[in-house]
Amino acid sequence: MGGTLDNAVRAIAGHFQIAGAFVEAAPYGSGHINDTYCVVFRQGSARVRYIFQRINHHIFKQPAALMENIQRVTTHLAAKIGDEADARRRVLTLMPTRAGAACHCDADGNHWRCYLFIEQARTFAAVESAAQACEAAKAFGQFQKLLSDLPAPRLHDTIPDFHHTPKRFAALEQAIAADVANRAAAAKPEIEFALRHQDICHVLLDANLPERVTHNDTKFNNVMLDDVTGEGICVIDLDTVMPGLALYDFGDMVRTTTSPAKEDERDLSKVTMQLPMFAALARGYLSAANEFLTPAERTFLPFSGKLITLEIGLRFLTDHLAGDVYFKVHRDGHNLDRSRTQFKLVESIEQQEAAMNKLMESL
Ligand code: ADP
Ligand code: GN1
Ligand code: MG
Repeated sequence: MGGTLDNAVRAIAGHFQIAGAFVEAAPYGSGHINDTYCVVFRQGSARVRYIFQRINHHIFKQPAALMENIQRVTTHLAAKIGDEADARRRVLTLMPTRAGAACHCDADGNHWRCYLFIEQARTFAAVESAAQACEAAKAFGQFQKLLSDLPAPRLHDTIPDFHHTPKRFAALEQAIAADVANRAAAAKPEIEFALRHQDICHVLLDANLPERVTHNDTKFNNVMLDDVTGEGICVIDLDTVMPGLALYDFGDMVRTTTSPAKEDERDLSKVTMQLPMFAALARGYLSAANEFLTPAERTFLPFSGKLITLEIGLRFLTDHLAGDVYFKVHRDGHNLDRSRTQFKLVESIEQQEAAMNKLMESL
């Protein structure tokens, strides 16, 4: 098994401009979409690690356009970061293929890319402290700030209507009606919860907010924290960087850092929005974003956490009803469990929304 994988990834790795000899490859990380491998090369006496990723082209239908976005974004960020200490750890660095391209397309039509491995840093499935929440938010805020002057043209939409919450709601309604996996009856409480929340889905899209270059997948495990300092050293997972609303980025930070529970926690008593975490998160984000956010954007910061948590819950529930065709699942009912944690967190935010708004006034 390991041998087969090694040989497959070794063949791919041979297409990239990497010095030294291939040693081994292993599946890496816990993303829901792409296939990620850690690949070791021997360079002199050193073992040097790289990240290889096979892009999920069922989800990202135009991998070349996606890679063009990533190239433009990482080049812009690298130029801004300049020769700051640790510059090569502060932004993803694409390794070019031998043909000089940003990715390699194999005989089966799969697109592969390779990044330098960010060493002495790691990602976390769940937040462990307010300091971590603050650092992650600072890093994502800084990311938005550094990209605010990305030269034209507009980035490609790698997934159209990615954060169009009303369309996500409509997709759920269709999945309920079709009920292809015959799961709707057993998911009645979750479906009812979702349907009760239709009225908030359109709020951000109707608020006339500015379009910005945003990350669109700012979950806590998409930022690497430095092992020694705890600093949010590198924002990763750039597939969805495209034009969007800053608030969906902030909202996804609220979703993934204010509750101590993992995204698929089954013990719902552990799922709760912790106000001190929200305060740390807002402080960290505003330390970078305060200078460009409009007053309207500021007003919606607490609401954005509720909205995107609902949106991701709708998506997990939709995928459960559709028979688990989008997100990777690792057990029966996994997407249903994930939707339950999202809806529990929505409830917890609802109960504390007034306090969250009050807190924002004091920042
Ligand atoms: P997915 O889109 O599937 O979530 P990610 O790009 O987030 O894929 O990568 C999955 C995991 O691989 C990350 O959570 C992180 O732990 C690790 N990872 C990704 N890129 C790097 C990198 N350049 N250096 C070190 N680890 C990385
Ligand atoms: C997916 O790629 P990953 O695992 O970081 C998804 C996000 C969801 C997230 C939920 C392209 O992110 O939108 O918020 O799962 N990415 C895509 O964990 O759909
Ligand atoms: Mg990821």
